[in-house]
Amino acid sequence: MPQDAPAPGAAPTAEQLEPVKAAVRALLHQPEYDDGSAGPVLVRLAWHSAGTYCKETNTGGSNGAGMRYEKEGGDPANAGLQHARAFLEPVKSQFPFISYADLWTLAATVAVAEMGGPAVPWQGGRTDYADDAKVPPRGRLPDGAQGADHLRFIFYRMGFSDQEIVALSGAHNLGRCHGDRSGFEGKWVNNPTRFSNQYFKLLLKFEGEWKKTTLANGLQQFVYVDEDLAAGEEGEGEKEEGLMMLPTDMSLISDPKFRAWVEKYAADQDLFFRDFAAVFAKLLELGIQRDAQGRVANEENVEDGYRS
Ligand code: CCH
Repeated sequence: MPQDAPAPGAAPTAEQLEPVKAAVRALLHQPEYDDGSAGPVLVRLAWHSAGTYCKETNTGGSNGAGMRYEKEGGDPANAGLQHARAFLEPVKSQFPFISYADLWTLAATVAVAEMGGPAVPWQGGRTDYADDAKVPPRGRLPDGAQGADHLRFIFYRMGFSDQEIVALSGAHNLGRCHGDRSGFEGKWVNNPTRFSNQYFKLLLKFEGEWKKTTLANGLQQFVYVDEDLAAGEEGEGEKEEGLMMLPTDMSLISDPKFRAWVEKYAADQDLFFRDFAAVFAKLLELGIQRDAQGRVANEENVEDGYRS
């Protein structure tokens, strides 16, 4: 078993990471879970670990793996991500040298690539907080029930542009909403374990046909059900469950500045893949300061002031 660990304080080398990535690849196929893959929820884990970043105060971000603590892990916005963390626990046991913060972010890049998406540049060296003192406050992640102003408020705080907001949102090609997690229900695209630009295409294709519905819990979302397909398949196996969009997703086509990018990404998958790779890499690096060797500043090697 390869247990070649990096020198103390150093980021793992590419060679040391290979078996870690292979172990992540090996756990992606989960026939009993959701649509058969751990990939989507791993991508969401990395995003929520990083999406707490605030550029004004230089707090939050993927360094530290604060979601291990109730203060962050128990944020209702993170409901369901315990499944993603549990999927990765055997990999952490097998390769104790990799920090949780590195493993969660690395696993998302492996998942994106395995699901047919682009290679996302990734650098290691994150460390895990020793306690919850530096865990950011709750409430920094977006609320799907809101609109374009809210998206800008949340993502400008992290330092993203309108174009980057739209590119990042393309991750909703993957996975689904769960009633017992966010309260929303359903998937955005028909094949939610294949990374593509389908989400942007469907936003535009069914424009005018997305129907606003109110769920039993009072939340509103938009749904599209292909009536013919649904009727035709009744009685013979699975019924078409329809597709959904969150109010925040719909704001990407009602806001003209966002919409210009939705149209570009719907028309050009290569452009979307390039932009997604760049912006997802940027997300995973938020708040991380590196020296010339790529070493991450942390409590041990930086004087007071870092992340204070
Ligand atoms: Fe998301 N997302 N997301 N999302 N998300 C949900 C699921 C996924 C919002 C709300 C939700 C990003 C941006 C936003 C994924 C990746 C990204 C769910 C359902 C909600 C609600 C959760 C549940 O019930 O399980 C909102 C609002 C925003 C605002 O922009 C960004 C950015 C990314 C990544 C780059 C992925 C993947 C999922 C599927 C998770 C799964 O378990 O299948």
